[in-house]
Amino acid sequence: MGYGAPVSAGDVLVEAVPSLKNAIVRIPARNFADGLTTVDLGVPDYERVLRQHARYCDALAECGLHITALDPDPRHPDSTFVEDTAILTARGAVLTRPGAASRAGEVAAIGALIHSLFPSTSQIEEPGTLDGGDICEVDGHFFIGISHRTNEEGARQLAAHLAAYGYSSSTVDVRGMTSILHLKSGISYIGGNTMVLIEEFAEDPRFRDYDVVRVAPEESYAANCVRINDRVLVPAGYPLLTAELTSRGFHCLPLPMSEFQKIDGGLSCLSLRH
Ligand code: CIR
Repeated sequence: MGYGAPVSAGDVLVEAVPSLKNAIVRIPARNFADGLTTVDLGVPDYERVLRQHARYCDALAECGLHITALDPDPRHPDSTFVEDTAILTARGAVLTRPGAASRAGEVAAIGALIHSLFPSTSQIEEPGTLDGGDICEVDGHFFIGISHRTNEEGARQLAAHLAAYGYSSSTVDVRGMTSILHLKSGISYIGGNTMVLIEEFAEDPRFRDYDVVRVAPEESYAANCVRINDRVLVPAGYPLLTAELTSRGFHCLPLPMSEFQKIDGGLSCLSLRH
């Protein structure tokens, strides 16, 4: 969703229009550790998963959001990563068709809620696949990652749905980038024309019109951060990025994410915001 134009108030950056009011999350299921992963960081500790998730929900509330918390869904160990199931915009929603077979049923499990909130919801159809983690909205323009989860047909369908809502879009092919699962594992838009980018994207001409915050390679996990109203959620333990954002006037809220990182999850994927 878009943010209002930044207004400078002394050394504090203030957004004119806090536009997010609600968030949807799903409590992690007891078999969360069975989720898909490409990293070798150990097995998540379920009690710590629940604590980190609760802290995340508290942070959303601190940002002023009303939270709808869905019950754990042990049929889908990855289902706490609700962001992958839908694209929510100010003008309508699109239900996705996740690229991993084990996650296919997650959309049906959340679909009724999305339909009740967004009556004009559309849907990515076979043979398209699309994960919400590949979609990065920047003030009404949507960058759509083509990844090992989101295919060209899924991107084409989403672009058509977005165009019907009056939004523009363009694709970014990340299939050759082994370091990221989704586009948003490597880029985040945090308002104020500011784009947080991993090294591989830092010189990319597609992002040259933005104020670029370049994430150091050793902090690349932190490139997935989330602007919510007047705060930026950042993963705890990444001091370089936190200091850089703070020096630019952003109000950072560091959150422990170690257990989600073990299952390839970042901050954005733990909620759907609208
Ligand atoms: C998966 O591989 O699908 C999950 N274990 C992690 C999904 C993370 N989602 C996201 O970054 N949007």
